Amino acid sequence: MVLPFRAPTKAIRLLLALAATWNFVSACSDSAQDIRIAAQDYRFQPSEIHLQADRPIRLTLVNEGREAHEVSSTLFLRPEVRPIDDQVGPPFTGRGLIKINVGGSATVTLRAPVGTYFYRCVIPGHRGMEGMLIVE
Ligand SMILES: [Cu+2]
Repeated sequence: MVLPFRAPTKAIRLLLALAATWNFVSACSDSAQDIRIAAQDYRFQPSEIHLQADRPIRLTLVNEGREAHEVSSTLFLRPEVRPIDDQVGPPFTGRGLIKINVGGSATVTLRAPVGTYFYRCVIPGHRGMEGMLIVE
């Protein structure tokens, strides 16, 4: 006996499309991009970082210098930015600034739309401590 071939119904095609889309979305957005920026006296290392817009970013700022640094960026003003680690006091002032004391670090998670985001140290005399995150 030969079974007749039957084309998939609309419902099955829709389910297959949803499954494929879900796999794509979860593969893109599950894993955070781990970024480490070292604050040195007086520069950031690295000073230019490329990121993907469709994945969360876990950004860790580590103070490797002998002075405290206070990092400012419009990126830190975004409402979804969350501090997840503050080893040396509360680093996240809520004004788009992250303070990192000597020997300290601060980690935040965030998502960023496509764009170029500058960051810099706002402490007087630390002019030139700057960098950019390029989200593509
Ligand atoms: Cu500084």
